[in-house]
Amino acid sequence: MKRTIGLVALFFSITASAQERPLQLWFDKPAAQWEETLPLGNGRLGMTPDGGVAKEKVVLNDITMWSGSPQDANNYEAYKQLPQIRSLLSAGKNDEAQKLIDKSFICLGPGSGGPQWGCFQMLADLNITYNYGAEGSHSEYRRWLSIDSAIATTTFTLNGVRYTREYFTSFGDDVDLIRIKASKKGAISFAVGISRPERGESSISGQALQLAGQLNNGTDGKGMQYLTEVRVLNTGGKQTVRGKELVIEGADEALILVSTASDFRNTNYRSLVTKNMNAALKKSYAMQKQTHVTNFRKLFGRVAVDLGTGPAESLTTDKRLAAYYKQPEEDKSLPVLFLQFGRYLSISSTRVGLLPPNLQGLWANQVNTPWNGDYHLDVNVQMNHWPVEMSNLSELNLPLTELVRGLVKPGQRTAKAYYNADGWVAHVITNVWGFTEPGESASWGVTKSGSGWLCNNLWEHYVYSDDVNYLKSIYPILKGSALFYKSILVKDEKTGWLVTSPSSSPENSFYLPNGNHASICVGATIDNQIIRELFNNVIEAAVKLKTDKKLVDTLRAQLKQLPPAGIISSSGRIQEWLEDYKETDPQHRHISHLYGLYPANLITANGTPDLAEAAKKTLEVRGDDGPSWAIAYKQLFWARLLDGNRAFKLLRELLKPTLRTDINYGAGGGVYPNLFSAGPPFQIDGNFGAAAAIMEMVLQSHAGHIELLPAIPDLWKTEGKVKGLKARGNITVSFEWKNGVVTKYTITSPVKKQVKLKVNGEMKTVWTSTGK
Ligand code: FUC
Repeated sequence: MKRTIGLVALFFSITASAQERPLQLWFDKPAAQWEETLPLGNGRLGMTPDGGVAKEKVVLNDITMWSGSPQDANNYEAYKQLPQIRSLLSAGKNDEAQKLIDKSFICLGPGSGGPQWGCFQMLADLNITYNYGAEGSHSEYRRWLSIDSAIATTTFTLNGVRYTREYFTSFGDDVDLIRIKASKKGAISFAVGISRPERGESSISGQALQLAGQLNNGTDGKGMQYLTEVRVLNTGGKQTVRGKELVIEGADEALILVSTASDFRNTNYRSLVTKNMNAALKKSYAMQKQTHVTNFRKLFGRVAVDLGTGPAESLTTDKRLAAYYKQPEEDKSLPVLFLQFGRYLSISSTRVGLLPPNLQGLWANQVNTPWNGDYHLDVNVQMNHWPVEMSNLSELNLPLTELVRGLVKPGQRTAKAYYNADGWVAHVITNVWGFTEPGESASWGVTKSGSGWLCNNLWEHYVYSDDVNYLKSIYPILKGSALFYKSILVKDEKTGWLVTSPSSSPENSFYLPNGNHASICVGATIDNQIIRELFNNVIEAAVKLKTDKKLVDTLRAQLKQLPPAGIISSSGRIQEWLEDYKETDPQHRHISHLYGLYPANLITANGTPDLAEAAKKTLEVRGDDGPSWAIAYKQLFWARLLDGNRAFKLLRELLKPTLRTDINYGAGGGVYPNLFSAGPPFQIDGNFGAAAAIMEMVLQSHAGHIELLPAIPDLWKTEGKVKGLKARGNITVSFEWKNGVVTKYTITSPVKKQVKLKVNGEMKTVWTSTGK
């Protein structure tokens, strides 16, 4: 394999003139492992081609590919144990309370460890075997993903012929497309097959290759059904069938089309497969591509960011990552690429009317996806949505709203079963089947801030969009969540505060005076913060919607009795628990007790300086490492603490290259060559968390005013431009700066309004323009 420098230069001069900075991931060789492949997605379908020369594997995804089924795992006797659990906790016997919870206060059955829970799975592998006639080695290899057009390309020369493949998951006809071209007529020959490690039968039906199957529902084995159809259109040459493969010989050009659907909320899925395929077959490739790019850009094109350039930006993406930690000044556009890649992943992994991005967005290359590829409610799914509002992709929050709406009914049953309480609750994990019960172990499973935390995401969509109709539609959800917490709060004997009991601080544990470990406690700080925030939001909503006067009074009264937003410990940190326990793992990945700092605004740098100082100490002790999502969260915290250089340090930590895929709970996060964030394994929350954090470094609006460049690192000061970011209140913000000084800004909103704006250290009151 050889590399042609001339071609590299040509490639970059073309792309650089087409857009200010090349928004591309690129490589000079095929992917050797899945985490090097280029992810494509249209919110329902996903595709990750490896760009192999002789053999190519393209992993296919469909966001609805879920095994499992709805279940009722509530222990309806559990609430009877509450008095006992609570009195053990009051007596300081947390370890005994935890044992009792394990016995009678968790879900029935195996929970997330059982087949009924289900798993988000890969759809299939598309296996393409190319035939070049004669043996030969390829040269001038290149593959790239243009994230501003959502198209991947592989190109190389072999036996004097230039081959070019283009791939996209169409935002037009909702099919996957791979177009293969060659510089010489008749040079394209290949065979394409489709397979799945289990539960997938391939067959030939007329000119189509099909894969069909049924996933395990965990009861009678008859779960979700799906159908995938592959067709090839060839220009020139001939097409035949060999076994269960479509074979193309001597074509000038070929187009592979994949149409797929499952019966998830759609009994007519087979006709959807045919409908999408037929629509795509009728359109020219050029037309399909144009519709795809136009539709994609309607979302992607809303934001542009420029932080400058640097010589390392011409390196392949893996080499850029390798160079970045040591010399970030050589590659000022990498953070912009990472931010825009985060936006690209949002657009690619969810769509209005379908599912929110799961732990891996919608990409999985196995049947047994780590952690079932489900939804974790103690930071992960929430983080997946943190960038969408600011990055002007507000509608991509709606699939989460619908998932949460679906949790209300089952959550009411769970609230009754475990707490004999009003309202609804979801604990720490859920799936597409509406699971709300505690998880299967007391050590992490009874965290009950999941539902309250989800309400923060819903609330933020309202605050950013200013959409009162949306507020009306979510009010019953927020109210139901508040009713739950309102009815379970109990008075802590020592402090007199109203607290949750039992409780836990997500996945963390502490030492008891007797030396034992426990996770179960009374009034974990995150619960106190979430309840405080939720009650405030419900009050604000009820007042706005002129409803529930009595509830407002009750919540106001309870608010006065909640613990404060943060308690400062003897070591000067924010206390994670109501008691100043010593944590078993001081560098634990979860930093739940800083929830009040982000995503909430209970702790702010200028509004609550003492708590902000304590938050800094908390972060110092937690350290800067962890799985990627934890690093991204710390980057966000430091941005909110207005320390741009420290936030930037975290970004550098996050952008450290890795190829590790083993499950990690401690230090060792980073990113893969394809910029997917690594727990490890691949977990998309780090991508989204860091995208949100990069934006929080240049713009904030949580503290009652809009602030430009609140936490900008020295390296980004030279000059920069931001266009189209969103601030709370449906406000669009664009600005430019030089040497850390804002030189130009525009603030627009659909309706003219007055806002407080902090720019270049000065607080002003300004009118927005309507941007017409
Ligand atoms: C939470 C985290 C883990 C991992 C998992 C998917 O439980 O504590 O680190 O991210 O979700």
